[in-house]
Amino acid sequence: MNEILHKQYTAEELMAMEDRYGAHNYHPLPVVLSRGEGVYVWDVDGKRYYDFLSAYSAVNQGHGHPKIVKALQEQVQRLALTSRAFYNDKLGLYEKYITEYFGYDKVLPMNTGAEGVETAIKLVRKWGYEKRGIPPYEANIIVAEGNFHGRTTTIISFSTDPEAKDGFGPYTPGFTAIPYNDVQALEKALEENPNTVAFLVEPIQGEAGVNVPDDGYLKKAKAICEKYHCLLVADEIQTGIARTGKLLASYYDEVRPDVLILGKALSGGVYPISAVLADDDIMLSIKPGQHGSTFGGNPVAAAVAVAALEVVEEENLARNAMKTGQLFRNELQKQIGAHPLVKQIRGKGLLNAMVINDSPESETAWNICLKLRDNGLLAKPTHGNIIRFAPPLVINEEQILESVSIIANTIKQYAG
Ligand code: IF1
Repeated sequence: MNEILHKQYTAEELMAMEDRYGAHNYHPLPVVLSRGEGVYVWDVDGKRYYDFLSAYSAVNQGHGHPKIVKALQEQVQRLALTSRAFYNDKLGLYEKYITEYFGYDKVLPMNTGAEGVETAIKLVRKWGYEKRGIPPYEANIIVAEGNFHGRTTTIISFSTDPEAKDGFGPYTPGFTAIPYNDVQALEKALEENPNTVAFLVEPIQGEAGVNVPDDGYLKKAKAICEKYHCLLVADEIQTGIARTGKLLASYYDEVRPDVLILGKALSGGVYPISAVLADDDIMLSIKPGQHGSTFGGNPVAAAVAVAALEVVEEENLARNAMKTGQLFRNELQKQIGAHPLVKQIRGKGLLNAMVINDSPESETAWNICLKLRDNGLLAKPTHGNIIRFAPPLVINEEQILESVSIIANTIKQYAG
């Protein structure tokens, strides 16, 4: 086995192997990476790139952050997994740390983002039956059109993206989709269904192409939810942990979600860690035996998450994302904002997107990403001819300016 993994293969051979032996559930950009450090990744031929995807915002702290790697290594050697059948000497410390960090009574630890969302769904349903006296199995959850919350059967049941949803039914009932960034639609939906227990929403929609709502959207939504005794559940799996220039994107609207879902960068990208945070009144609706996970809250996850959150604070990553994000959008706007290929540059902090001026069905964004790759910067197109730009939050101003010039030159030289 060791021999197989350490033999030198070409990029072509490695891509062919994934294609031959792996399920075809992805369409990766043709580049084969083998090393990462900070804002950079290197391919198997030693070529260096700026990483402007950051594993979909999981690597906010940068690749191979020494403090996070050290926490992982030390803990994995000492004790990796106990299951929750027993206590371990790291979980309680992590739970105290993260609840104080975000200001909630309790945390429920899981692994992937989708599991965090599933946990939040079960939690608000249980709360609805126990605390609000919703008739058995009538609980409803409002979601937004264009949402992305993960890939489980229940989560895709309320997706409005045919690619994510079609062909995977039967679907889980109990969800109502309303237009995003529309508080009137929220109020109407709440009026129409008194059994609504929660509004599940992304403060900025990622998959929808960095869809930034109007200022005050979340604040108004929270106020409406309160009026109807409905919980606001914020999916900050992608927007959270400093990505948008504040610790949470919800803070732009001075909103404290009733239920907060975190994932991705909670581990600095080295381990799958997700978490659901809420106060006792809500969280204690779930009792022993009613929910859990073999790996959730394991000692390695606990040690890694504490280190990852410490790095965000110690290195002022929110402030850096705010500052460098502003610089990125301003410079890009100045250099190519008026270019015929560029329809719009938008985003918050270091969660940004460039809308390409071509039909959503065209291959233009994909082809531009291939050229960006050739020029030393990796980004991935999303639906509707949009290119997402989300580097690790440890990026500095000089690196931002170099990245902007790569993007601007690529656009200027692009000839289809
Ligand atoms: C893929 C997008 C990003 C998420 C939010 C929950 C999850 C995600 C807000 C689930 C995951 C991913 C997963 C990734 C593509 C991706 C994505 F383009 F689809 F929208 F990041 F921008 N909530 N987002 O963004 O978390 O279970 O994956 O840990 O390949 O599906 P997960």
